Amino acid sequence: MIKVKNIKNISKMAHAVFSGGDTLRPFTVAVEGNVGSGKTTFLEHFNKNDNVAVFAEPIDMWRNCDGYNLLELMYNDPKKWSFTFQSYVQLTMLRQHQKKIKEPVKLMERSLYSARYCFVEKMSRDNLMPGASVAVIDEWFKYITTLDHTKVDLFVYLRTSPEVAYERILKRNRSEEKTVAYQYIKSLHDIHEDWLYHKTLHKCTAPVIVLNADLDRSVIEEEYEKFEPHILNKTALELKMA
Ligand code: TTP
Ligand code: MG
Repeated sequence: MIKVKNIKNISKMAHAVFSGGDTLRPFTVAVEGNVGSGKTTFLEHFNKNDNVAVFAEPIDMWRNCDGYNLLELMYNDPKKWSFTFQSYVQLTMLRQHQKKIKEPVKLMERSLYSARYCFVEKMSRDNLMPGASVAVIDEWFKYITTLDHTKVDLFVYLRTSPEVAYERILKRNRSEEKTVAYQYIKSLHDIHEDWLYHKTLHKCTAPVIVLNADLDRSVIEEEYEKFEPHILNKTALELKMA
């Protein structure tokens, strides 16, 4: 089942992107969802399309910042490294948002917004990041989200049950994620839900398409295809080609 919220506004927003204001900004879609929800698989599906520039999450940079594996440091000693890690995530995400492309649609795995609204949120709730550190991240966040090319026009929320996401994480067995517990994934799930589904947490700055990402890989491609016209923003493409 696919659920859409505010879909009527999407074509209006697409028109704004290409016909006024920040004219050269591509229609920007951020793919969000819990760890293990299938964001990378989703991106791979759209990689074949000539009108779309796909940006996978910069996880390799998080694993090697001048030789330091910040992702691993964070999981091994979250109290010590959460702030360092999230500072770097914020920088690398900003770079993804600002990368210039020639295609009219930019599809990103995550965004500045989920880094702040889901992960920093979780670390703050768990007292892994003290208030003063959250305040510094927030000051940067508030400033950089006023910069050009940091806006998102559409969120695609790959909605999973925490059980399915957790099973996938166990199965893929990423070395840094050995210590991830089910309870962590359940709490991150609740935070994603409150942000993108119930819209009770933080600001949701763009329409949200909700996909049932519990579906098996063999079936989910069909689900993606049903939503392709909205995700690829056919209205914007038509305007651009007119
Ligand atoms: P995800 O960004 O959820 O990416 P993924 O590849 O695990 O998701 P999918 O299976 O849907 O493709 O998480 C990547 C890892 O980075 C994960 O261990 C969580 C961690 N992370 C943080 O700790 N803080 C952050 O701000 C982000 C974006 C990720
Ligand atoms: Mg991924």
